[in-house]
Amino acid sequence: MKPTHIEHIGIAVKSLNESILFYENVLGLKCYAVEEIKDQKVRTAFFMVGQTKIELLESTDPEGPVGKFIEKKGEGLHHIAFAMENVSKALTEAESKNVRLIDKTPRKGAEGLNIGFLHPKSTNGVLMEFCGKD
Ligand code: CMX
Repeated sequence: MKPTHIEHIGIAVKSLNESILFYENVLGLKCYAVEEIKDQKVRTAFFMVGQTKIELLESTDPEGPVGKFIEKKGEGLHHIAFAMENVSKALTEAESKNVRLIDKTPRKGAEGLNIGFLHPKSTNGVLMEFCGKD
């Protein structure tokens, strides 16, 4: 397995609307999509920087993963997503190398991509996502 690039960086925020203003007015980026992912209990906003995206994450439920994260750690860097040619294969390979998985098989994430998470306790405290079309 080898990631082709960093697909996106996820940042947990309290308010999507307020945080979008920083990325648009200070960094001069354009929010090109806002999407709710019910399964993950988040609303997301996307910005393109080269071939990498910034994904702002606002929780829609205090018991969801981002709600719990903000409650515990406050706003901040939430996860890094690596683009993989085959997410299912990459997850299986990681597991075979004794990495603890959150998702044993891919599920659907933002923009219709297949996604799967590795547990931060297995990855130096950084939540990692594999994502891709296959
Ligand atoms: N980065 C690093 N560490 C994290 C973390 C994160 N984003 N989220 C939780 N943790 C740590 C906690 O600090 C905690 O560590 P300690 O035990 O040392 O205190 C540990 O993981 C367990 O955290 P918890 O608050 O008890 O929460 P849970 O175990 O219930 O869940 C996790 C943690 C990572 C399994 C869960 O957040 C998860 O399944 N995440 C994947 C899904 C997700 O994050 N979805 C939102 C993004 C969706 C998208 O991009 O489309």
